[in-house]
Amino acid sequence: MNEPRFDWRLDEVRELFELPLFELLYRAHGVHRANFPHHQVQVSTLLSVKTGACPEDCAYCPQSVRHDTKLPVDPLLEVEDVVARARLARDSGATRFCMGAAWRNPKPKQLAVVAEMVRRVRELGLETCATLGMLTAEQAATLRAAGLDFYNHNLDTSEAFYPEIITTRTYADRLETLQHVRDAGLKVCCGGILGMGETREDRVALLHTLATLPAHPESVPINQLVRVPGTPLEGAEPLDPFEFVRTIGVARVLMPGSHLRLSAGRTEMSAELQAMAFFAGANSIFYGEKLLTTPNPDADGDMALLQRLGLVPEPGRTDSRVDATPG
Ligand code: SAM
Ligand code: DTB
Ligand code: SF4
Repeated sequence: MNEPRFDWRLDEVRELFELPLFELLYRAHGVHRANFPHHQVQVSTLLSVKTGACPEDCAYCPQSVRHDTKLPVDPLLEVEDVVARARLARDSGATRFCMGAAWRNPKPKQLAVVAEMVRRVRELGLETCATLGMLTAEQAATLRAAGLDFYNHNLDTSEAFYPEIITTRTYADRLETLQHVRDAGLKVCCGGILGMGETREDRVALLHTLATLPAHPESVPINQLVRVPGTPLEGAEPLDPFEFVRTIGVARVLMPGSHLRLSAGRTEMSAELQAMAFFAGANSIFYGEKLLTTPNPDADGDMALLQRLGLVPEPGRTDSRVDATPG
């Protein structure tokens, strides 16, 4: 295994994107095999614990209060309801449970409730992940103390394209939250969205920023834009599927030890495209019929797809007591 590099230059990233596709796939798959049991795919389930009416203006997001997407608003769920959903996810084969909230940042009382959700979900033997918006250093430490394993906070796109997509918080704000998360000892889940009308150079810059952070994020979600009616990006031009695969391949070469998640957008991808993405180095998926507010492929179909490809779910935590309560 080669040592991961944190000093990638922009022109090196650009050159990787410019390789003939099969040359890139050959390299990326080699890096993948050298760093992972290459037939394993990590399986995470998402739950929106607070839905809609978000004050931020992210142009892609159905949950922004600024876009008329007819999305029903749901206040913060009860802890017991979240635990019940987590148990179902575990029993259907997920090993990580990710709780998302449509907040700019959590208020103290809200954070206390989410910390309790984390404690309870962890007791089920699941890995825990949360995505709640911006965090202070203290809030990150509180979540860590509650047993949170991962925090998801995406850069979404390049610094140059970012102001076209979000105006209510800056790229620097995002980098600061990522710093707090890492300093608290949480694992970082950070990636972006493709297909928002960005150029290849924006994709180059996004991956370059991710690969030159002080440490590579342990988990890198690569989302394909879900074009939700009522959002400013509803009519975005679809991305060339080979450019999507190429982006995964470049990410695999740049960040050899990171899990790359084939995240939102799989309902619009063929089995063949997903297979190609796994070959290029993707080794994690969101599993279960819903992402946060939009559909995801059904769970049985996904397990069947993994089986057809000879892939197996990655084992989850082995360190903890597991609540064996039936159903
Ligand atoms: N509100 C929190 C925040 O933005 O940090 C957490 C939840 S937010 C929905 C998490 C991520 O979901 C966003 O950063 C974005 O990358 C992704 N996302 C949201 N809407 C999407 C869409 N329509 N298509 C693809 N990804 C999307
Ligand atoms: C991430 O990168 N993708 C997930 C997760 N992190 C929280 C969210 C995808 C959301 C897709 C749109 C929706 O379902 O609302
Ligand atoms: Fe709010 Fe997050 Fe959606 Fe942006 S991505 S509008 S912050 S829920």
